[in-house]
Amino acid sequence: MPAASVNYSGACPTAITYTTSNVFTALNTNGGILFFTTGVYKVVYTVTDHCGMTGRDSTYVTVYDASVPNLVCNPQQTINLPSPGFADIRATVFDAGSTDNCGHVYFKIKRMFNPSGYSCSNPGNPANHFDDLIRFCCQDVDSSSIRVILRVYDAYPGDGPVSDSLHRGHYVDCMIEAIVLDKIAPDITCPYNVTVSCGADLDSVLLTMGAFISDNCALLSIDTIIDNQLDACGSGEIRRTFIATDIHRQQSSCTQIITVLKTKTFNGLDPNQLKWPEHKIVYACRIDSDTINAGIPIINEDDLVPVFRHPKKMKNTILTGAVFALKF
Ligand SMILES: [Ca+2]
Ligand SMILES: [Ca+2]
Repeated sequence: MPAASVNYSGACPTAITYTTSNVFTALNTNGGILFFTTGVYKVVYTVTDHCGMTGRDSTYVTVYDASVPNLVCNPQQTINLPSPGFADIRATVFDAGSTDNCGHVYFKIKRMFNPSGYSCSNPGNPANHFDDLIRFCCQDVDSSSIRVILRVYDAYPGDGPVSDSLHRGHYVDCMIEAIVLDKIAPDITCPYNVTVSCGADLDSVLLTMGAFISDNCALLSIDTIIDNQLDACGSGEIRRTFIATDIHRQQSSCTQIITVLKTKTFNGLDPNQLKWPEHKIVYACRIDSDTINAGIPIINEDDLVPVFRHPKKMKNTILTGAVFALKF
């Protein structure tokens, strides 16, 4: 600031102190270098003489920022959609280090064009004005041309949507290509593993127990693969694998294991499970053994897995004379 001119009168013709000040700076000189930001500021000059008499006057200084911000932005910005299926991205995310000669910079952003065929507007900004944030949706994924405009101000534009003409002369624009991706595979939870007894209604088990599947965007398909590892007795495991695919080809899967138990193990030494026919002695000579009914083993299959029978050819053992025993 320039020095103030001072007219002295009275018995004290010279000053002993000067001050020059604004709201930011106070100098003990007549004029000098003061700090200003943009705006209108009062500068006060004070002079005091040897007699302690003080004179004061002031002037107003208007500081105007005539230089738009130095804008730095990336040509592309990738956005990964989170689990809600949309993303509200703040305008500052698209900045790459913009500055201004007068200090602060402020950011707003909007789509260059409204989406065609679907809506993806910021809450409270359906008209696609410059705003503090911009919304991207599942429909934006894989789109080849989503262009947004980042506007950088050197004057505070306030919160929320603003008109395109706000602070004209105090902003500069940058066009950025937004690449929106869905990298979240479907969320899938298999039905819990179960153990059932042999003979249970497996169709009912498979039908009533389903997987819980969701996706941040939308599902394309749900496939089920059933790997039947039951043995010949009907026991073992059934491994049921669910495979979910979303509309952007992300996949996830899980496997449910259904264990089928043998109800009871066959024990051939248990007379309750296996009863051999009584020994039979035939007193005859040259009798045809095929005509002898010696009985058959009786197997109690209640609560048992199926028991496989392996009949052996009848074996004749001649004991003495006309006496022989029949064995299986
Ligand atoms: Ca500026
Ligand atoms: Ca997804």
